Amino acid sequence: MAKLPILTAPDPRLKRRAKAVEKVDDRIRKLMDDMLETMYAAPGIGLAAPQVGVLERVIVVDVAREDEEPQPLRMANPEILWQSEELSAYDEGCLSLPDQFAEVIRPKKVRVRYLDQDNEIRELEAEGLLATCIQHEIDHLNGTLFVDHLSALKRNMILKKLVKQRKSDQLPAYAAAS
Ligand code: K1U
Ligand code: ZN
Repeated sequence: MAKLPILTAPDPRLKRRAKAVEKVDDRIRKLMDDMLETMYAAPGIGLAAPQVGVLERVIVVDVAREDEEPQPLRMANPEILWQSEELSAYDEGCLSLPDQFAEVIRPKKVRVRYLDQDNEIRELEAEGLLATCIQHEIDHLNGTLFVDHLSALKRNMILKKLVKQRKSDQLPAYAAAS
């Protein structure tokens, strides 16, 4: 397995729509495993292939707590078949928008169809954090970031902070403070 570099906004690859996977073969299985290693190391609870520069419809998710057994999910071509009318709010983060958090309101429950690591079609009904995370990752496959669910004012504040942060990361410490 290999840890992959994670793209951060405003990288244009994060705004593109990813292509469907034809078949889950050894190449996609390795991508899924590398993405899980990258996600656990970050640390995070989900990751989508465009975040590591691969424009294919692959996501990984594990919302198990540290004191629980890992519950990794590997999904290709995930699609939401049904979503509840009931909504839930969660203070979301994103590995491509480091250190930025904001409340996003989404359907509380979803039913998802996807191809697993053995190229088998599966369906899963999810709620709570798992449902939120799956929706966040599917958004990445469509070039949508959690800030796109916020008002233009909040979105621009977060994106400006990131550009500033990135510029100061590139400066030597004595210059970044001013
Ligand atoms: O897709 C990503 O950028 C990963 C993102 C997923 C996500 C977080 C919160 C709500 C919806 C989707 C993250 O994992 S950000 C990091 C994070 O939330 C976390 C990290 C360590 C422990 C627990 C959570
Ligand atoms: Zn994200």
